[in-house]
Amino acid sequence: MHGTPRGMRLHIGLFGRRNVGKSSLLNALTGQSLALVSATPGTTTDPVEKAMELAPLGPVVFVDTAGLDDEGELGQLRVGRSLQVLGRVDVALLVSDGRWGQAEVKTAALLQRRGIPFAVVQNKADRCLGKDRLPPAAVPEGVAVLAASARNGQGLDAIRAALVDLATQARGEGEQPPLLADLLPPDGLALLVTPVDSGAPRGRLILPQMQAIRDCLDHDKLCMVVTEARLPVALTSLGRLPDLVVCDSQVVSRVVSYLDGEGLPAAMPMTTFSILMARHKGDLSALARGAAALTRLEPGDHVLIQESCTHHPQQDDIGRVKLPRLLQKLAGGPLQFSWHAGRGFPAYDTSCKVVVHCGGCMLSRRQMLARLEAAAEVGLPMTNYGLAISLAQGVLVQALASFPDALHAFEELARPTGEA
Ligand SMILES: Nc1nc2c(ncn2[C@@H]2O[C@H](COP(=O)(O)OP(=O)(O)OP(=O)(O)O)[C@@H](O)[C@H]2O)c(=O)[nH]1
Ligand code: SF4
Ligand SMILES: [Mg+2]
Repeated sequence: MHGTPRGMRLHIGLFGRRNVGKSSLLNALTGQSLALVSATPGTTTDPVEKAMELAPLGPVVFVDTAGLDDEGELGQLRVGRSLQVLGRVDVALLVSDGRWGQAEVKTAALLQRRGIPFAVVQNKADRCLGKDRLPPAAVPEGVAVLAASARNGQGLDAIRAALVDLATQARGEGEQPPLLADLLPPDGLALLVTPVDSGAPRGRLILPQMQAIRDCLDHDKLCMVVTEARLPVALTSLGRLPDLVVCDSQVVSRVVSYLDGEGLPAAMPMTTFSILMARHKGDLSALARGAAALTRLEPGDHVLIQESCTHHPQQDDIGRVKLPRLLQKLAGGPLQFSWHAGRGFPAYDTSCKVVVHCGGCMLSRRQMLARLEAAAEVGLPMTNYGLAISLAQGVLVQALASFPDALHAFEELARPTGEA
């Protein structure tokens, strides 16, 4: 599990007032001295992340945060950063030192509103002699309260066990849609078309391609992987038609024109890795509505392009060059662009018409959904690179045909003169 991608690890946030022992608990739970600890309130100033194996949970990322009761101008900035962490955790520990005041009530309400399963940890139990114990009635119903001590190790096993329950709740609640196995019949065959050009990483496949192969293997499906140049040979040598063709967005129009032009059954289902990932990681219908917003762009409109990782832009970079070019063609004139890259996300600017997000392969489903929710809260449609590319190539309707809800969401809002 050493190489489990970050986006597939359970993210556990530690929240609470200053000085309650959040960082000490992180160190105690992980058995390592990762976070700075001191008796001075406000020791942790920025979120600290640690990816690790936590028995019996498996691969996790702990996120330690600054105290939510911090004060002053700088303190408020730190609180803001801690609150941003809410957008990327699957489960949380609300740490208290026995007190249950405004800070705890507000944090519990925030966690509940975001649907983040959490437990309350009453830390420093080594020095509580009963009188400081949390009144159980003050804690929301159904939330576990665990007495623990980062100092003497008391209660740490109970916290690990509670995290297993919380993880089950988090996974159950958000029921992650499968990647592609459900689109294939028993013993169904997926034909995966992946370009291997100068933009492809050396010696390996990218994450969505690897995950698609693994999903087929996990569910006893068949799969064949070819470059687009070998698609004709693959189809003639197979002896049967694939049940689904999945291609990289970059080659989607070439694949579609080949499939359409070869006298193959018109109904042969085809989609892209991006669309599969969009369903698996986010909300495909919401992203399809975002794609419909692209059909309504007018010259001069403002588009935000958002990537989850910072990387040095390459020549002909997709987010900086290719996508803006395609979108301007779609709008019929120049557009204004702004870019945001990184793990955090901006307060979405409502002067924007639409956000076009990267595939989010390094994000967890909850993180992707948090971005969609934040954009929806200010009425901003969001789509992703893959849907935008398929739209600009005129094949989005075909690529969404296997997902009737998303197709309907797109067609309902798309400009009639658009792709359809
Ligand atoms: N007695 C006792 N002291 C503890 C325990 N856990 C932490 N402390 C002490 O509480 C103080 C604050 O601990 P931190 O872990 O830095 O607390 P924090 O919540 O991360 O604080 P900030 O980063 O300032 O928000 C330190 O002096 C710790 O040694 C515990 O279980 N028992
Ligand atoms: S698609 Fe997004 S999350 Fe994945 S590597 Fe690119 S920038 Fe990072
Ligand atoms: Mg700290």
